[in-house]
Amino acid sequence: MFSSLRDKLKGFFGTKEEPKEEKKAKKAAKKEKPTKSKKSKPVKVSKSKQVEQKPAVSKSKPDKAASEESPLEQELEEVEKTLKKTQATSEDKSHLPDLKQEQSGFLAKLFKKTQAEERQKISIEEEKTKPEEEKIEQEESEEEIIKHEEKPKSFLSRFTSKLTTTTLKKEHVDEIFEPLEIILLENNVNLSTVDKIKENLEKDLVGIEVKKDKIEETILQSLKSSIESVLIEPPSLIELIRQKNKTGNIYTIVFFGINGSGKTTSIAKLAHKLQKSGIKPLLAAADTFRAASIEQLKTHGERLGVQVIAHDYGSDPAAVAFDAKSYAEKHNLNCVLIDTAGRMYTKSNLMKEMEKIIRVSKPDLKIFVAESITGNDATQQASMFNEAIGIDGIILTKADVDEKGGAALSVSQVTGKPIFFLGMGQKYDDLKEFKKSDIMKNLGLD
Ligand SMILES: Nc1nc2c(ncn2[C@@H]2O[C@H](COP(=O)(O)OP(=O)(O)OP(=O)(O)O)[C@@H](O)[C@H]2O)c(=O)[nH]1
Ligand SMILES: [Mg+2]
Repeated sequence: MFSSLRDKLKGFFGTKEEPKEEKKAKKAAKKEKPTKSKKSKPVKVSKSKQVEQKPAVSKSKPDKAASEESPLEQELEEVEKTLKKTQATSEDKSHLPDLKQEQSGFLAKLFKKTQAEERQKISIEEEKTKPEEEKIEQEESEEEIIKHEEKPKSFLSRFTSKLTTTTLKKEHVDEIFEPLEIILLENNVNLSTVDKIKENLEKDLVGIEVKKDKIEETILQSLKSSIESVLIEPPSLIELIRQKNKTGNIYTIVFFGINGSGKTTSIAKLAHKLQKSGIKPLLAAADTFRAASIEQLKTHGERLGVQVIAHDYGSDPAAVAFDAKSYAEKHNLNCVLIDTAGRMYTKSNLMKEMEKIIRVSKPDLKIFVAESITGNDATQQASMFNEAIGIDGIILTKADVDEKGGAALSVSQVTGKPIFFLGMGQKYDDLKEFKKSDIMKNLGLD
């Protein structure tokens, strides 16, 4: 959005050819050696140079004299300068490719200060290598530019600069947490998870004595660990299956969730993953309710080369699950994946049906499948299904289209059960193992 606005403005000012040169010169004026050749370029923001620059702008609009330049044009000229400065600043950031990449998550803004400090450190090092007179000259030329530059400050640095004591109190934690709470809630982290994170933070911080120069670092570390502690690292499913197979038994997984959450697709993706690990899966079409559900599973089976056990529509899904298990045992298969019809936890007859499927198939793992994009709804569903029939793990689908990602924090915190996989698209390979470290990275907190 901002880049297209910038492009529009660039076009408006007719600066397509010029920016590269000017950017370089401005960058030089700001952070490189102020050489003589640099002085000849109209890059300084001192008043006399500004006057030199104006005719250049009015040249591109020959119908207007420089003196007649309207306030709007002057304003636009200012905007152009600001944009060029921004571009020059973003060039500076190229020193930090990794940092830039990591700033993607909704908690990334906590690190703004760190990034700014890193940049500052680099320019301090550059500064050390310059002769004294050049520094003085540069300081003068930078004076105006600096006036317009806003030093990025994280909320943590604003807080710590006010701090007069080195013993942290509850009020301090409240103040630290206030902006963070808003970020978390805005990104679909549910309230009880937000409270849990705050509770962890309080436990960690209240009453501790910290050196003043270590306060920010201490708070950030505590934030990371309090968020990390609400995430649960899942065991390796492949390993669980192999362990069970070693005892001569097949491993059974039943999948459930509300309508359209991605159960059937996730089953197909998992079957593909198991095949790649040398595990032989079997699919059970225990959704005998929704039109075309059996064909849907059979199509996946054909594409993947995996057998599917199916009965007629309207038949007992528990019987399908039972037959599938018997078939797998007889045919030396390793793992049965049971697809079930979508259901709401409020429909008691459908929940009873689910209980029967579980009673009969005796699964090793009951996987609840929810859409990541539904955020707090996914968390509530997980909690209700967990109460009603008990869940062992979660698959969060459609994470590829979820810009917020809060459900990944809340679902396992609320149920106490791990997320095994994230659905990342509609291809068979789009099933990603859930890793705490990936989530921390996505949040900008690794
Ligand atoms: N973008 C994206 N789409 C997905 C993902 N998982 C599933 N889908 C799509 O979501 C839709 C529903 O998927 P299904 O697997 O049929 O969902 P279901 O839970 O089995 O649906 P019911 O059986 O009707 O309850 C399909 O169009 C899938 O392609 C995912 O991880 N990312
Ligand atoms: Mg389905």
